[in-house]
Amino acid sequence: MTETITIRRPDDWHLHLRDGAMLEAVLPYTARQFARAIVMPNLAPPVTTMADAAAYRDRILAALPEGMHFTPLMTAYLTDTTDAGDLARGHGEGVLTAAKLYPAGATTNSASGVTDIANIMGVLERMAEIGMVLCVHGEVTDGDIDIFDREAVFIDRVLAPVIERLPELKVVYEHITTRDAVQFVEGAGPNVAATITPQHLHINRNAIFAGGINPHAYCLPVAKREEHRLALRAFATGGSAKAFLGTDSAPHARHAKESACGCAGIFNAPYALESYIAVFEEEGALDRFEAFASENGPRFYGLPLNEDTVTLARSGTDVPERLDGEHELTPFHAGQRIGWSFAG
Ligand code: OTD
Ligand code: ZN
Ligand code: ZN
Repeated sequence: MTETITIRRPDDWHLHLRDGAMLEAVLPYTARQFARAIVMPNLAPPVTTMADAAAYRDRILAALPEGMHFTPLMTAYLTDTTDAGDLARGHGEGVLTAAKLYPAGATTNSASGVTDIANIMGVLERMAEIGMVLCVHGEVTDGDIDIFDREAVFIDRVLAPVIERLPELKVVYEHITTRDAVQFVEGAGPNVAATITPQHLHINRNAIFAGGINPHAYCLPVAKREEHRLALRAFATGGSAKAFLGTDSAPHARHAKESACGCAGIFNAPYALESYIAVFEEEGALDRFEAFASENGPRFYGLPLNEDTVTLARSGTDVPERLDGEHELTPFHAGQRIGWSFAG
């Protein structure tokens, strides 16, 4: 049996790095495993312009510990009043890699998001022209749609019509959680792909309620039924070039998670590769892990593949209940053992 696996260094195509002290606390975990990451813009206030993104990128690089290498790939948060010219300039100058669609109210700090897709149609047309990637939080926000159905309804009401109207637009359907999304992405053109998180490969919605309410299993989009988890696992490990790694690591201080109105988000950055590779092993697909983690993403984004490597060993990791530091962060898999370890 293989005892170690060495692959090209992966990238994280969907990540929340936060700002200030939290940024300093969490960035080293990502930089240790990944060469680059698509950095989400849902700060308070959000990163909406090229200038905001350039300033945020500088803060990330300033927070990177001496001797670590990491390239943040910046995104702009779309609003009803986004200036297409500013986005295009940001893309042309290499500041902005992508723009992010948050339906207003869909997730953490999305209140300034887009209230109606019609409001950004001009921006999307410009993005399609210049080949700029649209990252999508794909859930409707209507209170009358059941929370477990919001992704499937978004496909019918928003995503399918947008892609029909702009067939050239490059779209990453972020953190997909349903079989419906898998089928949609598989059936769409080569310009439509998806990221998949470790938690949606490991847990179904029972985990949120097992033995009591478990705030550390709560994120958005919320985990779905087992049949959906199995569809995600088949898609992630099945060799499709349209599926790639995006952790959606979203840290919140422990007190903000363990609260009467706990924040959504799972902090999976510290053991992200160990978590993903365990899934590939369980699915008998270790030979497909490198494409998912390190090749499909850069190819979709039109970026070079990383040249250096990382090694994972079958020695196992005991994940601590909590990571020390002022924010007391609880990692995904807290208190569990994962069969792999990150050897650098
Ligand atoms: N989901 N939490 C957050 C973002 C994501 O929708 C997401 O991308 C967050 O805290 O920023 C979460 O549950
Ligand atoms: Zn999201
Ligand atoms: Zn996210």
